[in-house]
Amino acid sequence: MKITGGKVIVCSPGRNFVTLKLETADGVYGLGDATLNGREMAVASYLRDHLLPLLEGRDARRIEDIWQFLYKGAYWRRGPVTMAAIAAVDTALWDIKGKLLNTPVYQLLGGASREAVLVYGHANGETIDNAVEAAGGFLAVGYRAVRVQCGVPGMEKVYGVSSGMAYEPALRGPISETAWSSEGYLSCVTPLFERLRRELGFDVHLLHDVHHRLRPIEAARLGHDLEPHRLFWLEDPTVADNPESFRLIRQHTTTPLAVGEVFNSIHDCRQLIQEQLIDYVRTTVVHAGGISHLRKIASLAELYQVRTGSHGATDLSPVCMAAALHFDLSVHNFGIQEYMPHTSETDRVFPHAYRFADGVMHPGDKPGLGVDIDEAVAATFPYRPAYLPVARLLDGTMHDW
Ligand code: KDG
Ligand code: MG
Repeated sequence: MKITGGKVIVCSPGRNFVTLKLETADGVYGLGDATLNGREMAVASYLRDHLLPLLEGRDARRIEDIWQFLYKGAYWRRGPVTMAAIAAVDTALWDIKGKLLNTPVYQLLGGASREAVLVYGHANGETIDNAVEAAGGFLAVGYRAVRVQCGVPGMEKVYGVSSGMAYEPALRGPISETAWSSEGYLSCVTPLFERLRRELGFDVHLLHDVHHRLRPIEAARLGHDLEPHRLFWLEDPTVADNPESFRLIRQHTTTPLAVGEVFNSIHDCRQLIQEQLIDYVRTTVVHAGGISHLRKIASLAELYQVRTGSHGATDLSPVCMAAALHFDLSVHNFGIQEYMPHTSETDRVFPHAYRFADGVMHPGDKPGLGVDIDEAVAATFPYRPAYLPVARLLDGTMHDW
């Protein structure tokens, strides 16, 4: 079962996606997501120029060996570009193996540990009223868990808040520089969750994402103030470059913490997990080395009662979503999966078997990942450079994501 080659398909059905299609001598192919929002072409080149030539002629069934070969063999370890490229290869190999053995990938990962996967949706609004109404809309269509964000009076734009559904902006054209005030933001979050609990009650899981924007002591205060509203999690309360920051937050609050969407290896989260400084690890298939590496992170986390809560915004393609759902269904210490539906254009490029109903998802039972790419449709959406916005404090100082 030799790998004969492959291609890297870059398309932009509303936003950019990088997809690896790995081909074998028997005609079986596998797909892997390699999208790194705002830095897409770096991963495309890593795959095309460096990994594909190394893969030709290798046995596609040796998933772990190929992972180690690409990771150890590079000499230069880790980093988002390297790990997204390795992830794409790993994901495609699991897809191939499932197709070869005529079984869905979750069966290869130990089988289902649950009937379906709990997901959370994204509600947002420019005002608290709008955000509460949007959250109610998610409950009305079956969601049991909702992440809620709202605008800040006096701030023109707040990341994660827009009137439309597909809000996570990677904007085309000149990079957008937005103004940020932590004081303004902090004055809105607790009132938002007070209102949400008053109107929606305690039967729904509520989540919130700080997008790494607070200092540790500010995050500690926010976590403390939110305690009566029993959040499912408070996400990325501060940057995680320094894991000790989380010890400070932990000393002040019992609000559960979720971290890790920007992590690319087990070493980024090892200390946070082993010292039980977080409750959910948000590493994803595409950004953390594929299904194989994510399983190792989950196994480490299981020892410390930390659960998984993988990133699933729309800049992760349906190939990643499918892989995530196979992982989520099988792994014992699964917590929740983020889910933002893709646009209809994206769904046309990537026909898939996974489905949503009543607040939960299932990857389906097709052999492999159960997701495909229609290359002809993909070709009608050529790549267009786009970047995430950046944030500056009111005095112009560049601020953390
Ligand atoms: O590319 C960045 C987005 O995926 C990220 O900002 C979304 O924070 C995010 C989330 O939790 O979905
Ligand atoms: Mg986030």
